[in-house]
Amino acid sequence: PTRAIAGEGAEPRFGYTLMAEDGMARRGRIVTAHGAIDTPAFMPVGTAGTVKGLTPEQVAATGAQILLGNTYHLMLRPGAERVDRLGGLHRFMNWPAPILTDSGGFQVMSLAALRKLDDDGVTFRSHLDGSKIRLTPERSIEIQRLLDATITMCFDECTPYPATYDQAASSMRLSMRWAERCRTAFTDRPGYALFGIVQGGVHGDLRAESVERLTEIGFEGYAVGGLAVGEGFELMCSTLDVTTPLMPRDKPRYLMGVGRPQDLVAAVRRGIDMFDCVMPTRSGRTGQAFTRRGPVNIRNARHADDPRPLDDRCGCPACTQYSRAYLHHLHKSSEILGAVLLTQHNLWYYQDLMRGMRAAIPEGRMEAFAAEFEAGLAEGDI
Ligand code: PRF
Ligand code: ZN
Repeated sequence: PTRAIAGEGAEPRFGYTLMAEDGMARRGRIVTAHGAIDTPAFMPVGTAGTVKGLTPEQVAATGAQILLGNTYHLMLRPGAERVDRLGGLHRFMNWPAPILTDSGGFQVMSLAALRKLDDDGVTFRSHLDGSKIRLTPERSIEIQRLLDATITMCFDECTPYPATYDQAASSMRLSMRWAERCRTAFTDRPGYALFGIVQGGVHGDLRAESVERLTEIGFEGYAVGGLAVGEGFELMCSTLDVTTPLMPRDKPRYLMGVGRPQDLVAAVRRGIDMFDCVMPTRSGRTGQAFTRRGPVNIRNARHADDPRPLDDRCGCPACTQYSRAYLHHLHKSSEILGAVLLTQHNLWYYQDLMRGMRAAIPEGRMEAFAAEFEAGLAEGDI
């Protein structure tokens, strides 16, 4: 055959299918050029082209279907043009599945020196070599295209917390002007997507204005930014309560940079479909393990003689093949394998949590799932 027949060989179009709802919670599937993503989904963070400590095969074994990459880090090192010459980020890091890239503004504000923000973009000095760099909506979109991101994020300003109402309003409106420029700069390709980012701090009317503006522009998905920045659990939940009901029902919703296991459960109950957070990977490297009975610090002396697994119901390599005593020893000795095993366990735990919610939603068990989850946390470690 000289050309592909319908549905065969043709690049799949990007799309979201809403499969089931239970209250505000949603079970869905995203289809992309690089494969499908079952939602609610958790995206491990692969900031610098690697999920620290794990091979892509090990990351996939935890159940992850999509990774997060960072414009900011990769533009500084090894450089977006170089990644492009080497065939894009999927090929460069040997992760053929979907990749979502954050747009850089958030990382500039948290990592770079001498940041200067104006209406056109942001100038800063690299945290690596002090060189002067400029990032605009157009350049951020170009970098994400060079990286070959499956899902590109709009270049935005994450409004700091606390902020006055007027600060939150003008920051959100700047992000909306940038969102329009991102939509114009983005090259549509089959199976690829551009997501808008809702800002507005903890103010319901600003969040509503932001959703309205973004839906006028039109995106393949919508993120909630500007949360988990110090406002606390209750304000994050109440802000989601007034935001997600306004967001399009037929598009994926992504809560950026969240969070702890209890934050994921609370946000899924409020209509969120996607998450990313460094917590499972970063805490794994420092000895904190997440279990269904809450967090465990494996460095604690009480584990030194404990032959039992970290979590007897977990199927990960750390739990099925090693004792708490051995994991404790590895972390006390600063052995690399300790970081690897706890990272694997934590990602496994996060993916198990998402799998549990994906199973519960179509069966109308989301509230029961949340209650059982809370009960496990309340029990405490064995
Ligand atoms: N904007 C972007 N990335 C982000 C955030 C945001 O508001 C957050 C907020 N929690 C995390 N990462 N672009
Ligand atoms: Zn485990």
